[in-house]
Amino acid sequence: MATAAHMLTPLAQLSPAVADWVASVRELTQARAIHWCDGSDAETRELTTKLLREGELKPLNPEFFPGCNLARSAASDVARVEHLTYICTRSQEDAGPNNHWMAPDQAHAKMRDLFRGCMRERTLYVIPYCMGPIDSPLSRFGVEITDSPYVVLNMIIMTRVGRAALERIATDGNFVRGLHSIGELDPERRFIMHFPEELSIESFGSGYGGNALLGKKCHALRIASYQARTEGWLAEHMLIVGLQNPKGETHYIACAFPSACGKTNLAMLIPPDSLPGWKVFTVGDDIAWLHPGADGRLWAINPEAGYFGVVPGTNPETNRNAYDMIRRDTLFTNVALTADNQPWWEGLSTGKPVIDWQGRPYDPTRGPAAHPNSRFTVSAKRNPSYSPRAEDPRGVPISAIVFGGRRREVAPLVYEARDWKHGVLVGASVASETTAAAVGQVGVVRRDPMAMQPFCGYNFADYWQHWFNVGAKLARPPRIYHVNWFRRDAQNKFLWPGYGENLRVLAWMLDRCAGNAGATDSAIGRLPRPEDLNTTGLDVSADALRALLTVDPASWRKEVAEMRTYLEQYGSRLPAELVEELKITEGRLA
Ligand code: OXD
Ligand code: MN
Repeated sequence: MATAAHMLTPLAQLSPAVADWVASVRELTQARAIHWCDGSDAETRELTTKLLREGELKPLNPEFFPGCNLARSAASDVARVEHLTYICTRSQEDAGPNNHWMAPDQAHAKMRDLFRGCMRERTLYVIPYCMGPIDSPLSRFGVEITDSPYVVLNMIIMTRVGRAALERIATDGNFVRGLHSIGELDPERRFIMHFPEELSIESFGSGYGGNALLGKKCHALRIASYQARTEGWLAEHMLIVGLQNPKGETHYIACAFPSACGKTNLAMLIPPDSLPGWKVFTVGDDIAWLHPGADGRLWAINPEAGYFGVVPGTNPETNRNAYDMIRRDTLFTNVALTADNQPWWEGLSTGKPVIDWQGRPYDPTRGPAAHPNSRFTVSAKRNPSYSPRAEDPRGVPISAIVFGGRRREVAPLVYEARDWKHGVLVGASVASETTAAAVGQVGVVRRDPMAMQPFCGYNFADYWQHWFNVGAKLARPPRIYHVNWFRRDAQNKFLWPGYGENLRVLAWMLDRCAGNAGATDSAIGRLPRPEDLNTTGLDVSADALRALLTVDPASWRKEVAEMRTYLEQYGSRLPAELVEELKITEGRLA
């Protein structure tokens, strides 16, 4: 007797628009075979077995890391490549000074040359995916075509892959087309092109997460930010976390920090013993889609279904939840190995590396054992602090937005914007030291407005205007804050312990939202006085706390002057409201 499964329309026939596109890509790439992904566990098992057989994956010690495997990338393919990432709008002005730009015709021609015949010996995988809870009106859909089974395995963890997504694409008719090939992994033949006006992405020559898992940065941030502007919402580089206070009330906050600045750690924070009664629930660790709700509040969903997190530094003290979460069913990329085949990374206090991330005997003179941007890919459902609201199709209401950067000096531990408009300036002023998440020098301060410098799919000037427009629609806007967990003293030691202790700062914000906490005004915004923070059991000296909560007018005058120079490159497109806010801050500092 035929079962219901046998009666289902084959995936390849569900959407003629997708099928036509797949056929044209096959013709271009000359792929040997086509595989339509259904996102099932059986598919993950089959692909994993294939990659293990071919030596592309290494199994990890099954006693301590059941279901975990290691992938090693090409040594020159370990991070995002911002210098090879383009926004291809018809007008260069629309991409803005914040993006590399290429004319769409020129970019398509260049990419066609690269893709022509590139899959001759390869299988073409079709990945229909949903970004966001499958039944949410706030979710959006895409199809990635790739020749990398490693990308398929990652996409199955990071997004909702399969029939349900393709059915929605077939009925809605709308999807983002993402074409990807690892090519020859040649850095000289590598481009990540975005065509926001066409809702399409073309990526060639890299297998690294941010360049190759097209649902993530390329779709959920660059294309989605553009789409969000036309539709009246925001696509942001933000974690979303629920904080339950000892009274049992849960409030959600969304925090934008640049790559590798602790979003995953904050999203999974474990309250210190000295703050009893608090609980933390993770909704997302990297991307938030924020929509003005009918109630005048801002509502957020996490478009992703998994975490693609930085491994080094993860240990039971820094992030117990992540440490526990990645002990099973996790795909590691570019970590080192111990003698008994366990993954190893810098910051792990146990075990020692014998094989480095490139598979060579470990030699400390060659640098770290694990690559500083080595990653774990794991389902969000494995997170012990996974929020029961994470799959809520309505999303969660946001009480506070927090911007932050990695700054040795200048930026205090925390300050509060006066209102939404001032908050837009605070977000636009974010600067941070660069990290290993992108190719290039590490530790240099660069401007990274809203932590979106690498991810905004259009001109920042228009983006800030859009932030003002969204704010104007909110009768009950979230309060806006700026934090810096990374202040150092003259001896270069961190002044603030970070990790779980960050909850003290978040608790102050929530108390401010409820009208229950004090603050003192400064030229740049409102700061807690030391007595406004709960410091019970906190191991920070009074001097350090004072330094953390001080605004030095001279360094801020310099900071704001740099900000003005930076903003001026946006010329007449700069929103008048932003210029006005800048003048107010300059006036207060004068
Ligand atoms: C990431 C990044 O991988 O921001 O999330 O680079
Ligand atoms: Mn990120």
